Amino acid sequence: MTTFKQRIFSGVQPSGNLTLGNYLGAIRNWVALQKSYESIFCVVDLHAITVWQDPEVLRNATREVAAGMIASGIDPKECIIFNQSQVPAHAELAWIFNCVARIGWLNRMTQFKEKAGKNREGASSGLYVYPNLMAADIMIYKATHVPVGEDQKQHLELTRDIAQKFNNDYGVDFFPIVEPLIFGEATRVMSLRDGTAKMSKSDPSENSRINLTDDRDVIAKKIRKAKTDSEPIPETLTELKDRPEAQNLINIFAALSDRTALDVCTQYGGMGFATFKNDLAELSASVLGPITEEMKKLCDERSYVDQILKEGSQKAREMSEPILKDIYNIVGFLQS
Ligand code: AQP
Repeated sequence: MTTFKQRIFSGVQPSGNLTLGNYLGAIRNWVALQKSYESIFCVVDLHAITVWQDPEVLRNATREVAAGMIASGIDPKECIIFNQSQVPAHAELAWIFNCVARIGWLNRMTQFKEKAGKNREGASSGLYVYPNLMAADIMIYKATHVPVGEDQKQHLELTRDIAQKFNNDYGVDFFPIVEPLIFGEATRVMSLRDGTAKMSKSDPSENSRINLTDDRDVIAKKIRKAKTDSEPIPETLTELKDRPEAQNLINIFAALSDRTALDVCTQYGGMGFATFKNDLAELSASVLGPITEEMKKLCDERSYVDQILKEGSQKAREMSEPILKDIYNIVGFLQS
């Protein structure tokens, strides 16, 4: 009997260096899932330009993000890895979804509010309709599951609404209703400088994040400087509740060591942060070091990464084109 593998899709923007947040919230989970699902992983360059990117920097970041995925353990023989702009069906379906999604739905998206900040009028319209493109990224492959960090939960709910409305509007049962896969001890890694803000590639403060390109010394320095409070590490999770910086570091420790946050609290409870930070720096360097090294090697072998992206794009085009054709047919576009 042939077993049917369900399909996952997920992506990362090449809008800067990959961070520990991208790794723990997303990429590491992709590695864990890649054998159980038919897997499609995308460097979402169309999303990246919703905020202006220097073209040469964008090209390099696209290769670097792909290298980071492979160095983290994504197997290009098992999975499709490509960059989004090379598969036109994403943008084509996004247009249809622009016509399905309601403005009221987009107005509720917190990521737009956070990224546009006070200057909403000056934000690109691409940033506003970003979630529609994200829905298209997933639906153009009829993916059933999407492994992401906690911050993308709202966008996935919107993806479900769009799929449902499309199915209802056209009286079809065409798009699956996707399930988010959000798991691990660090589903939302916070800034090292502010435990209430997400660790982000584009945060102006370098010390707010650990990059997958950081070496052992840089990691140790950033962790040493990480904001904490003056209380000792607690022994229970309840006592961590209103201590966002402490909670963040404990969660990172737990995720990197494949333990629970409670386990980490039990080990370090009652101690100050100095020893804990030294151990966390050591742990981070030992987990990330081999990835960084492999990533550097891959970035030096540009043609290898380019070839993987080229082959991945080809496969993604072959998969998406017939689905787009069906969608055009449902919508009523005359196809010659
Ligand atoms: N801090 C985080 N904690 C857990 N997961 C995270 N992800 C991102 N940051 C964290 C997850 O990584 C995947 C790729 O994210 P993205 O690069 O497409 O976009 P983003 O969420 O907007 O990430 P950044 O780093 O904050 O990028 P910029 O600064 O360019 O906006 C997603 O699955 C995301 O959940």
